[in-house]
Amino acid sequence: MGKNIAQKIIAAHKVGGEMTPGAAVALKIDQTLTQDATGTMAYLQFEAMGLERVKTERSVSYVDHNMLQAGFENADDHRYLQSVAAKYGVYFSRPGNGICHQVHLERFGVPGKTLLGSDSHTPTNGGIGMLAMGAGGLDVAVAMGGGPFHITMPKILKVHLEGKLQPWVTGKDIILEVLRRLSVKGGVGKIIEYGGPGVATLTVPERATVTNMGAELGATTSIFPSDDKTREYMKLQKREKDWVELKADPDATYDEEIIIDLNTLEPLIAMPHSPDNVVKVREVAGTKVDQVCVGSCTNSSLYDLTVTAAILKGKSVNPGLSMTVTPGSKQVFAAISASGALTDIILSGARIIESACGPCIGMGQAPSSGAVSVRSFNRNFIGRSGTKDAKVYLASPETCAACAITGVITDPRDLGAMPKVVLPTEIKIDDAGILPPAKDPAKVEIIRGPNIQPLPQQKPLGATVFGDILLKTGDNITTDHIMPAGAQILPLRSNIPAISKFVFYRMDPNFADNALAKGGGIVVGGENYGQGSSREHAALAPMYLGVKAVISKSFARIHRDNLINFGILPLTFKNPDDLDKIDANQRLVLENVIDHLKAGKDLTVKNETTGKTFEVTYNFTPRQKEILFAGGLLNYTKAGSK
Ligand code: MIC
Ligand code: SF4
Repeated sequence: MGKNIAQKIIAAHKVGGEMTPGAAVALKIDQTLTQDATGTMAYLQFEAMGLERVKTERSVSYVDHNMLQAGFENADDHRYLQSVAAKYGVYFSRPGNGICHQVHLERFGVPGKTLLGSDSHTPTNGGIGMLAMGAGGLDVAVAMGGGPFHITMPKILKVHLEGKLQPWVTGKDIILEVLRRLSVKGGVGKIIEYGGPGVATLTVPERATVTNMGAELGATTSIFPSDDKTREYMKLQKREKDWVELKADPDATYDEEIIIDLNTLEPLIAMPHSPDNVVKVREVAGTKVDQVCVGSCTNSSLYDLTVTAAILKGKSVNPGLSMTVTPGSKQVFAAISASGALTDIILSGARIIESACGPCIGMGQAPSSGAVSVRSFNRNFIGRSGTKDAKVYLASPETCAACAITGVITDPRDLGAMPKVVLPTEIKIDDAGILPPAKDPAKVEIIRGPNIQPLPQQKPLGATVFGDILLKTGDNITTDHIMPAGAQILPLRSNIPAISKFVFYRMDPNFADNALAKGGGIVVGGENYGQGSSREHAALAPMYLGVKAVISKSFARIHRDNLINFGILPLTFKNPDDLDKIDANQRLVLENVIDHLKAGKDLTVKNETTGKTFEVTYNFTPRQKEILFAGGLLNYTKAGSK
């Protein structure tokens, strides 16, 4: 039987398990990437494993998130990351070289290979036909050490693209349409594979926008074929030798399929506060805008910035708003400088920010109180921008630029004919921002500042799990709710005792104090608990505070894995209505946990406050059970298991 692209790559990398949807499968990882906000922990964990060199074909450490350097913390992290990379055989992309996913696409991604990254937008490289997945830092550390990555074999959903995008309609509008149809939990347990005649009409940067924001569907990853367009892109990067063709067999089958007609697609926009809250731009046109931001790993390619410049050329940013532009990489920055596009952006009055995540993760450019901010980014969760009552909308760079000129939400088609966008046929390739690992690792000394605190340890799982309900949450709680980021908190990513003070901070400012005073406890929630970022701090910091279990209606994949990796039990209600029958501060007890898990039996939870009981279930693989018994993946790996 013919195979689709995802099945081909999985079959070629399978080192254990079964390829039937729902079964456990272990994959060999060819490449890894880390970024600084998750990377310091990943490398501390790698160090704790006691290996001498990474065992992957290519591992790259990027610095792109923590760039404000308002104190010594960020710079200390950068120095640690640079030294640890040199010692252990990792390429180091220096601060200023660009956003991890954009730079990886440009310089390292290879069609048909596997990539594991400690960032949820790692699927960006699916735009060139990689099987690129996000994971917690600890999973990436294990992969750097040569261990496989364990997933539940996803279903493959085909998005069949027909026709051709009309002027002013973009890759961003394709993924917003997919989000509109499937929702932020529609991709859970699935790989989204793009196919059909429409694929050939899309460039690699357009495809990468689509696969990047597939993370917002909760999907394991998203992938495009590797075809002539991919070859063209790799040729521009002077990496044509890395190109291989990759396509689904003519008789390939899929578990599900949806069809999108590109001809009829219109400019779309995600409204506050969820990436799937999508409507046509026309439906909200006229809304006053206070801020516009173009950039982020979703939309900061050479094309994105060139088209933004072409729209702004000869015009001024509306006096009622502030506009920022962030090039995705040094390569893009240099190319818009050489082509003159940068001059058009500067003259328009837009503010240029260095190549980094910046406002996307709330590192600067927090909007004013109650502001409407239209961004070409991928997430608009409440408070993520740094301003709790800001209203963040997500749209294409074209829509953003149109809003920047008019001062109100504007369908770019109302600007008239598309400006002519001419991209250079050749760009300067300069890898001076990427430092290869040291030739003589023994001589490299790892530099740790006071912000780099040792990893907290977790004890093996006890037979009885008990504690008060510390917090009861609703559906779609994001890791931004659990462990917020932003300029105040992000610098503490290497210091778990310090960062843990901010767990659930925006939902309950007393959460951390309360948890510590009670000696830990249990968190309960609704559907899709832990969606969004891959940050393992959303498990590690609660672990430090003594959180022993999370009971919810369902979990997002990466966060569930992170909870297991740090020895916190992710359990689901057998009867979802039981959530309504429990409340914060009630005391829960689960007995004989280890025996029940070993026997595969559901667990009974006794609510000591009400005297009632309810059942919870789980779907752990034998390996996940062993990890939980050991008190997390690090203990499990140190004991010699993979
Ligand atoms: C994000 O977009 O939320 C981040 C910041 O890139 C995270 C990683 C992190 O929290 O460090 C992600 O997407 O995984
Ligand atoms: Fe950085 Fe934003 Fe992309 Fe996350 S989504 S990697 S914060 S640019």
